[in-house]
Amino acid sequence: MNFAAGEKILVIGLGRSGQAVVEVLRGRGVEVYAIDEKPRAEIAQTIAQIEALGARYVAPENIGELEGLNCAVLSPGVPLNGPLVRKIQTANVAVYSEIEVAYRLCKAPIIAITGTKGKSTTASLTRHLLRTAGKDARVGGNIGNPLIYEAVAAPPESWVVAEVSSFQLETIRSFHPRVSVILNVSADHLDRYHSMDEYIEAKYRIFANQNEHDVFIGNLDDEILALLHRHSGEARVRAKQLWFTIGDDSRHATMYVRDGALTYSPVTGDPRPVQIARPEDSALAGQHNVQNVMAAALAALAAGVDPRDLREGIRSFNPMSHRMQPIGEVDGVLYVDDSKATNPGAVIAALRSYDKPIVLIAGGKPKKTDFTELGRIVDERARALVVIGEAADDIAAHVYRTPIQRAGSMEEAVRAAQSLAQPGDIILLSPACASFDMFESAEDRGQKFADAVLGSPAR
Ligand code: UMA
Ligand code: ADP
Repeated sequence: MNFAAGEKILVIGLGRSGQAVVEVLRGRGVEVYAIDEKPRAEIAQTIAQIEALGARYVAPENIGELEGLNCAVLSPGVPLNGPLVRKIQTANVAVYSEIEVAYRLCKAPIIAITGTKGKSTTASLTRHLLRTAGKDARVGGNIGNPLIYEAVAAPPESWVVAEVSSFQLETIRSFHPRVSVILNVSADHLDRYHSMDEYIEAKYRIFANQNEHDVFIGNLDDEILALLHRHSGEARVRAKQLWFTIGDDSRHATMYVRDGALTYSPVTGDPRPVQIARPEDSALAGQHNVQNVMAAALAALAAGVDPRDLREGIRSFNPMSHRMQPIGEVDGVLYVDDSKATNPGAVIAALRSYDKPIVLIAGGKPKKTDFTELGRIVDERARALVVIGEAADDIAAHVYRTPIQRAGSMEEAVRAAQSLAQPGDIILLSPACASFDMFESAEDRGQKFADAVLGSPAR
């Protein structure tokens, strides 16, 4: 496959990923067909756009009429075991992930970052560290900006930082990042995977094609990844391994915390430890973000950045929107938008990051994750809980001691939280769920929270 003129390719899904694939492949002269399960009327504008590029829309019921396809490119949100993909695979057409196509078209080396949580923060910080150190770097992938755009635009001397999800990794073949990072693995997307093992295996595909010339970076503090470390003698990971920990463990980790500083012990060359920065140098709060900073620092080092050039980049990186983002203080109460906390692990990380009483707003569209641990930490750390959305009852059922109120809209949730909070408290929106039951996206949910707090009209 060259993804070039003379080939006939089907793009499955016409969201951001699919539209980007259509645009890039049409630019390369490929005969492109595109399919999407949404009713035609709902995507009329998108269909017009891709047809203006010379691609042809195929309705799902007409899929059987497509002949002579060289391959299909799958959007991450379309499950492999769904009827559409099954039909295509039955016809013996190979199905590739968008990131596989991006990789094959990319001339620059790739730093691929996955993990249940922290991907966007770490990917953005990695790009920032590379740029601050004077290197050309760009970021794309699950972060929102399709990887394929960055992959085709990057010159060979650039670095492409790819945020990759387990969905995207399911259908890679030769995707081979120079540097791979797994930040953590906690329960998420169990509405798509049959088991945690299946989810973990999808994530581990990130290093499947790496060899001894590459680098793998892993979190020693993560229970599941620690097992990978312990069994690394079995050579599952062929790349050179760099581990990090927030503990003081220079025996097992290349980056660790000693005397209050992130400390790096080079694997080769002069092995003397180098102090990179202090956690308080970073504007990112919480222990989980110390891990994200260490992962990004190791990725930048693997890309050839001098250890002395990292501190400046760590200092100048600001928290991203909707990730534990303070949005204002009203009547002595601090409001924090953590709308991107879409699984229980992220909410637990946020609850552990503050030493003030918290009124938590949580709930949304559930993903078959278990709320037992979340309930325990809420009882330990929260002053009160306001639950919203489809998961409201399930979350509430796991909380035993904390006062709970229910709300039917974000506006109502904020008012309820205000009635429960006292000056000096934090009102934290950190939902543990997807947003699609009540909002367009996690960004929309965060914006509606800010509107309800700051008084702008809710859209
Ligand atoms: N569709 C079908 N059949 C299906 C499912 C979807 O036809 O069974 C169609 C929909 O009708 C829609 C299109 O596919 O028109 C949507 O495709 P998509 O769900 O893959 O969404 P995109 O807009 O292409 O966005 C995708 C990623 N979405 C998912 O993985 C669900 C975006 O990650 C990513 O930013 C974008 O590509 C660019 O790379 C979002 C996400 O939620 C942020 N990711 C998950 C997460 O972070 O937890 C993994
Ligand atoms: P992702 O791209 O993997 O969803 P983000 O960086 O966008 O990760 O952060 C999403 C949410 O997860 C935010 O609420 C953030 O505070 C939380 N988070 C970030 N890093 C971690 C981590 N290492 N462990 C647990 N939660 C995290």
